[in-house]
Amino acid sequence: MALAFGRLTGTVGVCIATSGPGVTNLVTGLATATSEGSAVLAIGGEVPLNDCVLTIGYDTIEPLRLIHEIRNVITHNTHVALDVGSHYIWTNRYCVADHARQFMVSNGQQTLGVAMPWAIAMSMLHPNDRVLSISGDGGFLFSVMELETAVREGVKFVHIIWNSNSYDMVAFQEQAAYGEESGVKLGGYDVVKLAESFGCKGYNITSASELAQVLAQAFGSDVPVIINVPVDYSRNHRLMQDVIQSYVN
Ligand SMILES: Cc1ncc(C[n+]2csc(CCOP(=O)(O)OP(=O)(O)O)c2C)c(N)n1
Ligand SMILES: [Mg+2]
Repeated sequence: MALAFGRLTGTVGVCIATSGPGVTNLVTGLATATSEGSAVLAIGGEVPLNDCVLTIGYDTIEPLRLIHEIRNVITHNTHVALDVGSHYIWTNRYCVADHARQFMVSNGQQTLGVAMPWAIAMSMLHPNDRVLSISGDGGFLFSVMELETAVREGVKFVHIIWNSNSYDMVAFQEQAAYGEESGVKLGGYDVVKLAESFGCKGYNITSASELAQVLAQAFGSDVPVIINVPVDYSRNHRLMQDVIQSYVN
């Protein structure tokens, strides 16, 4: 996009990404700009972890309630793939695994978009087991096109989107470091229509009391199921309060 802005306006296009995989995702765009002689300024940032002060809040579902419902459907033979975001800090911390390798996490590079493709692989390897993947509303869009692969290959899994209408893990760290947020809000998308357009099934959760029934139904489906859950991240300060800051910094 920065390349196109620059070329169309006769100026330098500017793009900003977070550190790690955010920056490495710029490579293709920068290689295109270089080979086509377009000036692009790419700024990569570092978001330090710090004491967290979160100011946003939603009249939605509490993370621990959601984890409680998720834990109830995780059997011994359930394989779980986590994406990256506030949802995975909550899940890693409070959703207990039954055995080693039950949960897959990208905890090195922390690459957004891994969960759903990993769920496809898990389903191919374990066609008779339950497969569950979890992402935020932002990370889901990083690999949403793989729903086409999933349906074509006939795999089954349940994917839960913790929907915050934001890149919340970046938002809460910006709040902690700078006292304000920038560039982290996301517009919504219709998860049910999106899922159906690929031949999957979609659900919009509107209250926590629906979760148990929808999850039970979802695991009975013979196509991939995407469940959209509006999440309340207003207690995210709890996530960092017991973390030894000298360790994370
Ligand atoms: C490919 C990639 N780009 C950027 C990042 C930086 N990053 C880490 S978490 C995050 C926000 C994730 O938002 P969302 O998926 O909506 O989850 P939430 O934190 O809102 O639960 C971003 C942008 C990353 N880890 N990977
Ligand atoms: Mg989000």
